[in-house]
Amino acid sequence: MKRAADLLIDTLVLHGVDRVFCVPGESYLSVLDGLAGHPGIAVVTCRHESGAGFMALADARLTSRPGVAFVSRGPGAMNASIAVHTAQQDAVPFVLFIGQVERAHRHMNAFQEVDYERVFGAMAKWVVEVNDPARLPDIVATAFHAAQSGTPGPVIVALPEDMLEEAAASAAAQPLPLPVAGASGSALGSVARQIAAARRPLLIAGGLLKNPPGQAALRDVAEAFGIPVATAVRHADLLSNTHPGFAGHLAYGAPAELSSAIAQADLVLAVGTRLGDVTTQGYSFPAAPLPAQPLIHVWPDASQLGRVRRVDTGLVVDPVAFLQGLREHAPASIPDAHEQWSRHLHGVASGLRERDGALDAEDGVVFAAAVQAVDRILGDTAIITIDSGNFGGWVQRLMRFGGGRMMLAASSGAMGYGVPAAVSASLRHPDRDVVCFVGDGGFLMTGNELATAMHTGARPILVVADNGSYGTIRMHQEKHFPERVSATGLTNPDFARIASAHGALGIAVNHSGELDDALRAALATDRPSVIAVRTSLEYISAAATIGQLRRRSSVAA
Ligand SMILES: Cc1ncc(C[n+]2csc(CCOP(=O)(O)OP(=O)(O)O)c2C)c(N)n1
Ligand SMILES: [Mg+2]
Repeated sequence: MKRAADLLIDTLVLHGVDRVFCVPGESYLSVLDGLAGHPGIAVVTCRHESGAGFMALADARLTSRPGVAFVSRGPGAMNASIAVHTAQQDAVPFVLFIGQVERAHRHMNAFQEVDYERVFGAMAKWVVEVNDPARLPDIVATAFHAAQSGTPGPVIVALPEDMLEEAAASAAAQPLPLPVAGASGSALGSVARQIAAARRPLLIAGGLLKNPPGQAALRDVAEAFGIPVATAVRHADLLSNTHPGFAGHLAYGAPAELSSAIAQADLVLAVGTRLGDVTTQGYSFPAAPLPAQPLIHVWPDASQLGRVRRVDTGLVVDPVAFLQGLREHAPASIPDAHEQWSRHLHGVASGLRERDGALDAEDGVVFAAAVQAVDRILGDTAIITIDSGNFGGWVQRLMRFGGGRMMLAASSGAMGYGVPAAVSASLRHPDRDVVCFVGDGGFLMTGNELATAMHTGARPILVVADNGSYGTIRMHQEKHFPERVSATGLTNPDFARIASAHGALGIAVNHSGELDDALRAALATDRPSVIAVRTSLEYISAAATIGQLRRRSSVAA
């Protein structure tokens, strides 16, 4: 007979789990006790449960396995909820283990008791509370299965404290085979014929292709069919941005040149994306509920196909296997029309990266300069994490991704993802350079995980856009309520000194001319670093300055 907590850990090992992220709690002491004796599972102790959750999500992206986090009951679970929401929006497999009050005290408003089924029911794919220790291994295997099958997403497993300490006669559970959804040869042949018959076909690629086989298959299909590839939001790295088939990144408020160019498509093949409102620029392309062009939609879950908009051909199939299969149906030669169309779109997408505007303004560095410096200096294998905020608009516009350079960001727009994701990426790939772009707002949400980086030996480079403002919201204020600034100004600490206080390298950058040296120093050190860039608020976004926004508003009034 084994203690339930140990059966749980043995089951995790059988599922390939080699790292878990946590904030400890007295509600799952026996799991912590079991992990202490398990060299096969690294335990990363975080400073906030949102950090632990975000690190697990980044790890899932990097390993193509579910991310795993352990948090305490009640308050710990509530702090982790942002990661549950992000996993749901991003279709990232995530298994969150939460302590629970002892079984005899359930439904008595016990200390830190939460009804997880009701709290997480609308976000998670499955919420389960395990009351019988003998069933724990099988339920954990089912949780991993649920997190990965169909539309990947979050699963919550609540663990009553006393249950974990009980012994049970069960054995650890093996992983359950995942169902394989496939497309028939005739369906693949029909897709190939539709691409050949279209004049301006477009492939929109999404997050389920974010793994080496997925990216290889995407490139193969783009080349074999001459079909240009635009990527869903936060996935600009699926195809090298310098590849002639790269047709742009459908990010928040994509520039009009890009959105109007791709809207000329006469066939859309969406693969591994749910075509959410950001990627589709507010459900305009492909439009919902009725797209203007035929839509072929490939996603491993029938419940998501045809749910928001009409889908002419819905294929319930693993997106990577789909592309690998489609490759076999490639035409003997690529029609001239496809080549012209592809060249046109690639020209538009590449043109957006050209910028010769100011690098410095009176109130600080134009953040474009910081992004261009990272783009210039970092190599092809760098991992770039992006928090949410207007500074990210420059990253999406000016950085080259793909070809090995990875983009990790939350499409839910959750602030606070960037720093934990960078710590997690640096732990998973100690040999690769990791840079996080984060605002002064986001940095003070989860920048405390710099302490986790120091504790674990991770060495991310954190580039902070210090514009003294929740700039994104200030931008919206200037559009809707010009010159009426409310609740968006920030008084910041000295971020470089915060870094030094942690024992990390802290560098303050006041002028764009200092950026290259700062980055080289950060790359040379074996410690984490913070490059605090005094950032212009006037240059509030990649699209307009505050002055321009105010002038536009006064013209419109
Ligand atoms: C957790 C969370 N809280 C609030 C928001 C709303 N929000 C979006 S961007 C933003 C401001 C971001 O400020 P900062 O990190 O300084 O970046 P900036 O926009 O100034 O470049 C806020 C408050 C959010 N997306 N996520
Ligand atoms: Mg800011």
